[in-house]
Amino acid sequence: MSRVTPAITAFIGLGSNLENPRAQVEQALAELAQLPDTRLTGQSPLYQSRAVGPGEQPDYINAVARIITHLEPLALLDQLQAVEQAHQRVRLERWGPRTLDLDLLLYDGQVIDHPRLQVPHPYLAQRSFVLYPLAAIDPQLVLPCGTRLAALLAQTPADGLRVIN
Ligand code: ROI
Repeated sequence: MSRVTPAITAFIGLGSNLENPRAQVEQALAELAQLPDTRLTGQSPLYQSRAVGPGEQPDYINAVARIITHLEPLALLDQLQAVEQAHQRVRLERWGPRTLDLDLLLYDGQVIDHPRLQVPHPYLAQRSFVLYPLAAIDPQLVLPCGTRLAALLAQTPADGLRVIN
């Protein structure tokens, strides 16, 4: 008998700041809803955010999606990377502008440390453009380390983040 991964709740961060970022993120949300063995069960509003990182680059559009999936973490990562590729992802440099970034933020309550994948996402706790959209979906969320999302939010200024829809 084949073993089936039980239904897992996961959160995906979406970001774009090139080539009509709003359309990139909206399209990517629709594509997440089409992933195999996966249901899209929540999405935050879209946010406009100032770019984090060195140098001048355009503002980002960010959002977070919640899914229920039967995919294992690396299989889910493969699917996310395929969606990025389908958006002809341009990523000129580390920390630089990109057409579409999909980050696996949280996978159930699991901590994953793999050469291809770290969960929770290593910068999750510091980024307003992740924390605020996460809270819009699940304000009660508790991270695998036991930290409450609300506690992180309380110490993270919105820093120009604003809802655009
Ligand atoms: N800055 C913002 N505001 N939003 C992002 O999604 C984002 N993604 C990145 C870096 C370059 C760190 N900056 C970002 O990868």
